[in-house]
Amino acid sequence: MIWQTGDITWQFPRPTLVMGIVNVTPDSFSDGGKFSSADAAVDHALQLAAGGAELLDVGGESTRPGAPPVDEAEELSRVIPVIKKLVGETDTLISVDTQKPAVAKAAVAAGARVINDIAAHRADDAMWRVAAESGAGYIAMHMQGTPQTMQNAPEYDDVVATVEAFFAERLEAMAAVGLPAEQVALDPGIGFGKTAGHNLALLERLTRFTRFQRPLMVGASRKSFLGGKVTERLDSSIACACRAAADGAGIVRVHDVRETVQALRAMEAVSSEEGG
Ligand code: 7PM
Repeated sequence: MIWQTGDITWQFPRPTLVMGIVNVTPDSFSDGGKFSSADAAVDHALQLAAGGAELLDVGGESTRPGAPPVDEAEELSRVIPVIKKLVGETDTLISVDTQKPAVAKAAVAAGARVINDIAAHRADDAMWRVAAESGAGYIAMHMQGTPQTMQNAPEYDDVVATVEAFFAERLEAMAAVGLPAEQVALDPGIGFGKTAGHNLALLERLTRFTRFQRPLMVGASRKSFLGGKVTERLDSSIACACRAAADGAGIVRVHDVRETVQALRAMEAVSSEEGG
């Protein structure tokens, strides 16, 4: 299977692609606003790349449950300078975490090669046209509701079947507007309109989604379903990344890149040994 992201073609299966999280939000929930300025975000991103990140996910809108939306001008002024600086300083692939077509378009023009769209449920196809026209990779994530309301007693008859049907329907709709499946990766959206039980069910049944023959991405890093304090979720985050990778996730989205890469490479070394 291939994943086309601009001029770069990824071949899967391959060692798990680790996406490092680069928050450029002053209220980012786990970095305490430490990396709110462009230069600090760039420094942080370069450290993640040195730690083994092959994708850097630059986001300027907090998707914390209940967080207020950020307007377009503010989001542009947060992410575009960071992407421009990064493009000049690293060859590492850059993705933009945004729900806004205008932000995605400007990010791609600045050198981002992947659009990470947490609002892949929207009726509006403007975002898909940006991906189709630019050839950028596109991550379609499942979310029930909006970040403002999603953790308000989320409910499903069968969360795994719901996400599976969502992927099938979105892939068809994307193809219909001219966005080829080769550009698309699928993400069940851990924590986005899901209880802890829903998140665990999705992780348990992740292999169900391999039937789409698209790279699967999982973002479980530091999320509250892991339990305990946010500062004490490193080990559980790594466990989830490894479990997801073993079950077919080709991409994991994490805060703690160096530690996660080390764990994944150890696991992958086992499965690449010849038997006997
Ligand atoms: C609160 C809750 C704050 C969740 C921040 C988050 C994902 C994502 C995020 C994911 C994709 C975080 C998340 N999570 N994009 N953006 N998949 N595709 O932990 O799971 O950074 S924001």
